[in-house]
Amino acid sequence: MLNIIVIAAIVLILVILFAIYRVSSLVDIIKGESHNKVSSANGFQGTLMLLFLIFGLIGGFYYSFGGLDDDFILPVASEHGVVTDKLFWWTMGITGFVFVVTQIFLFGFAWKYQHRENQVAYYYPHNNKLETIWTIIPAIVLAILVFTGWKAWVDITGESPEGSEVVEIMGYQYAWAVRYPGADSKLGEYDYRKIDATNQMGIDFADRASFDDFIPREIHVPKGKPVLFKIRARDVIHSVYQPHFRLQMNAVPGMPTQFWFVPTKSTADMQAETKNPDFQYELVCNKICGKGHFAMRYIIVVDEPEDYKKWFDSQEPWLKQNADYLTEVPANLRESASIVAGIELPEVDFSNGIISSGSK
Ligand SMILES: [Cu+2]
Repeated sequence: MLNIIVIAAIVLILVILFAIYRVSSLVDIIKGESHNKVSSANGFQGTLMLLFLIFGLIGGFYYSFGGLDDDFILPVASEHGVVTDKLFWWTMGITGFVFVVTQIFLFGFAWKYQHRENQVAYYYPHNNKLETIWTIIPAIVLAILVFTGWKAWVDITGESPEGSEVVEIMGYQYAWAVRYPGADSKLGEYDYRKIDATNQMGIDFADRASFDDFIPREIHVPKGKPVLFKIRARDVIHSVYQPHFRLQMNAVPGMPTQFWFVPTKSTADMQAETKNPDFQYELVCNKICGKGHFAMRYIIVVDEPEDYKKWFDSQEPWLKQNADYLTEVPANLRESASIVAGIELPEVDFSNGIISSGSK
């Protein structure tokens, strides 16, 4: 409804402007001035240019930055987030400044040099010095912006530091599945052919590294330590988005991506900073990936390192929770798989490859 009113108001203003223009033209004709070189409409158009410049700039800036409060820029909670913010505001400042200056010239000149009686245009075809200046300065500034942005990007998406916590995140319609490597700090292989209703991530239990992998309900990461997200998708393109960490990376089927960062504020720190005891970091999907897109939300908890370790150690391997998948482990590895996963041996009969009872 509001949109219709706004559109109707704009149409009405245009109609009024046109009516004023028509009336002033008719007045000129009645006065017999219609053959004058400069009609009064010319000055009117010039004034409109000036008004558009002033109100356009004020309105545009208000529209873009009027909401600049705590909700507009979320507090930053990662090391590289500070770099990203700085890059953003430098780019915004430089391009914003150039935008304002060029608009002032564009509309200001249209007003100042409007057609007047006996005014002749100054013939000024070329100036090499000016051309050089306005080519080289933007080239240097843009090169610096692009280079610093590229450097930050290469850092974020490049090799993560030694000893990073690795978390695998898989997007699918419509949720996230998250896997940790377990005590061996190594994620097991996956294979799309292994995906079924229970083994949603397609963990391949032929790989030893998968025996202790666990799938938690929440993502936990330690404060002050590098965390590597290994990202993939099962069906369509999703996007891993966490605004406080300034984290965004597409999850693409068949093309694993990654992103590493260092969280700098625990969930408790952030609850204190935002004065919101219910604050939670959340991971959301920001690709419109289908009708259930809105449901793709996952809680991220940033723990102090010692709490993180406690949480990590308390997690149960997925294989232990789903002991029937021991049948997918090659026969010669089943015993070590059950030891690594903590499945109690007497409950499992290896002789015929059939699991007699799963340990829960
Ligand atoms: Cu999605």
